[in-house]
Amino acid sequence: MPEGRRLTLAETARAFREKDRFLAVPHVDPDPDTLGSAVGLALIAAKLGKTARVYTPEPVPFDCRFLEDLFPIDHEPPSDLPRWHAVVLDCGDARRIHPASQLPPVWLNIDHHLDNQGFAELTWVEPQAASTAEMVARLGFELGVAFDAPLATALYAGMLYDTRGFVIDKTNADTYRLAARLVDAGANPALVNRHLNEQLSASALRVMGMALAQLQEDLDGRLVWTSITSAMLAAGGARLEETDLILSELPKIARAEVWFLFKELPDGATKVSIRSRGQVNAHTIARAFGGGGHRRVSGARLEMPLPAAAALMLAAARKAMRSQA
Ligand SMILES: [Mn+2]
Repeated sequence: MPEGRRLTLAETARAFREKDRFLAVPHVDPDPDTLGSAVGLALIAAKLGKTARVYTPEPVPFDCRFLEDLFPIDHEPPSDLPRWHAVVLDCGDARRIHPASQLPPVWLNIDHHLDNQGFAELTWVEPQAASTAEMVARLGFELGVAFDAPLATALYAGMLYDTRGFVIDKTNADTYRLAARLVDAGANPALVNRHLNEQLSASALRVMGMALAQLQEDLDGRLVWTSITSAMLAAGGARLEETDLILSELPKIARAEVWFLFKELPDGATKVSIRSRGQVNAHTIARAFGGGGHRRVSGARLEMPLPAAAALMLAAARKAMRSQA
């Protein structure tokens, strides 16, 4: 597939002004950055007097439901699809668009992934951006839109999520300045934190406890991993998607450089989440198994049972970590 045209912020703003009907599309398995960005983009379009919809065939995850109060999230495409301009957000690869999505050819892609494939007609990608939401916020300011509380809240949520609470290493003074503008415009930090980070059930915490009790380490504690199995979910009474937060517990281990979460999916495949804060590139490991992401945050889906997937991924990590040592 030929690569589309790469745009700057100013060129993206100009292109956006010229169109009137936007279909804002998040990536598969949506998170607060992709959904907050899609909702934010739709609100920006509406403020410019344009028509917009947010569309994903998937249900909205439990920690993103508050975004539906800011702008409706449709699960059916518009009937007159060819009249819409699809804008895919926070997605570097066309394979990360949900396969059941019915879309016109993707017109614009706004993204911050390192390995963006340039699959859209127009692509604005900034790998140094800490979130796609911050890019959409900058687009909104570039377009001269008056930010109100719903718009500021959607974008602040995406920024908070992708920066893990404004602490990851892409967080800089500009990130805080942009967040401050959103707070000035009506985003409530305590409320967004409550929506994003304080929505778990006791069952989810119980399952995370089981996984933490089975935590394993290697290479003097530099490599750490654990698993969440269907049996744990059944015993704890939790839903699979609630248990990702365990990933933010593992880096509290002082020596951990690379950590993994392996999850047994209902269809027998394995979802692997990889995090790195050392020299090892998590993205390189994920990509070798058909996954993707960023240098520090990556993931892959392996079509095999959890023990086999874990053995493969851990072997790759050990190899990468030994060659760094
Ligand atoms: Mn993102």
